[in-house]
Amino acid sequence: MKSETRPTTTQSHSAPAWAAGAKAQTTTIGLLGFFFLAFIAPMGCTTDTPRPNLIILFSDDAGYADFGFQGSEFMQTPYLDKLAASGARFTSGYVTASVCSPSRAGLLTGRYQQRFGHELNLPGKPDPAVPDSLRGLPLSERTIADWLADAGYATSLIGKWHLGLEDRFHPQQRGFQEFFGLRAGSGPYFTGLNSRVETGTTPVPADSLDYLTDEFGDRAVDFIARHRDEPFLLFLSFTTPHTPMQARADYLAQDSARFETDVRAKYASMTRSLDENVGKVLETLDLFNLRENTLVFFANDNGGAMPYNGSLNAPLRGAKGTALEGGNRVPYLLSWPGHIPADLVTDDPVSTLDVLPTFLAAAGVDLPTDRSFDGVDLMPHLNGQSASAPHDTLYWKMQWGAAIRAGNWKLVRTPDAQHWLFDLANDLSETTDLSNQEPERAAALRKSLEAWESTHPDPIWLINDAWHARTLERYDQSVVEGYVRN
Ligand SMILES: [Ca+2]
Repeated sequence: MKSETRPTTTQSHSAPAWAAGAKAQTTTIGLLGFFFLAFIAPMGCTTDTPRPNLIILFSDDAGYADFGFQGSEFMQTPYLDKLAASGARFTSGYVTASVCSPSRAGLLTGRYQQRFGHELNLPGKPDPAVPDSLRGLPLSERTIADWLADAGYATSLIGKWHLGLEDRFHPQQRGFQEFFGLRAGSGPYFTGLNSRVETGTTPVPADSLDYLTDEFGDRAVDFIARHRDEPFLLFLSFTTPHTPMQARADYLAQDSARFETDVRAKYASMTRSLDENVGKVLETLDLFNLRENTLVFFANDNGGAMPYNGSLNAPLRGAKGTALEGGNRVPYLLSWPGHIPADLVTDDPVSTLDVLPTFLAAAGVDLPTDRSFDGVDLMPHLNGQSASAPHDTLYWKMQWGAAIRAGNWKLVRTPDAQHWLFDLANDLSETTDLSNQEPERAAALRKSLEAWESTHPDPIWLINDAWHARTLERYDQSVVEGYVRN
């Protein structure tokens, strides 16, 4: 592998391109309206501390290694790095599934998605017994947006949904009062190519869309501006850097010389767009004096999709689709100035299951008692009120592949039914299977995993055969590292 080179350009926190009017088009309020709002914003402030705003920032298929705050010297993520420094960074932050749709089901419900049959990715295996009307987040479930809308929050999803295509699963049926984005799991970024974007249920002409990552960032700014005087929940669900690999030409012109592979250069440029649009959101909060009253969560929805999108999960083994750390451990940040200490780094295992209880508690909403939740409120663990770890045990399962983590020990069941035992405290990269040296420990973990599995219904839909084959091959690290490194 040729050496990747560090960036020679830097993005500015004080004068980002978007604020300088570099974009010709803006969203509904427009640039004039935006700057007008900036002048009147302080008038909207009151002396009472209102309920906090809540923001989920999600990237898609990004690598564990591919952010400045995760140690990358090659990716340009100054805004996310600043966000990380402003609060807590969790080095053992996990999603509930190593693919998009079930991961989002766990995030938005605060419940292991296996509880309600949403175990596998959509659309799943073709099967006439499973109609499209069943392929989505089951209507028995309520989302974080349902609970917060009931409590008086303004709620919006901007970006990717991937929890069902039919109208009955539409975000606006699931607690989000506003929706701008795509119901599907991915789509093109360039103007004129994406015909799946909707405002509510109204299709948006593909030719009217800006570069999609920028479009989502602008829509988020617009939402915050319109709802700055009331508590809001914003789920800004980027598709970046999921395939197709389509980068802005101006960024790619700079990045193509720094990386050996075309896919890695595009990945880097797409990551810049992701970061810049996170920057738009954070600077808009600053502009309206909302930053200290806003709890911001950032994570990626599953492990980097090595080798397909050029992401890098080092030092973790595995990738999207696997039950290895590279599948489920993700960059994970929580920031709330004045409530969470700055520059806090913790290795306690946490989960995206924790977002719902944390957000509801911050909003002063009691956790509903009509169902079981699997996450916990993280705030007591961050402000010194609790000395215990948030979780003793975490579980993962997608049809055959599964894993359990208890303390620093982890048992992985591969899709072809091998059981591997790892000591994450001494083997973060999962290189050495200790199941023969520690058979009793392996057996106990296997028993716990299978007991957990036995409490769940069968998946509503199964995984398609092509996905199964690709998932299986990603347990082979030589495949995972593929052409990222060549
Ligand atoms: Ca994903």
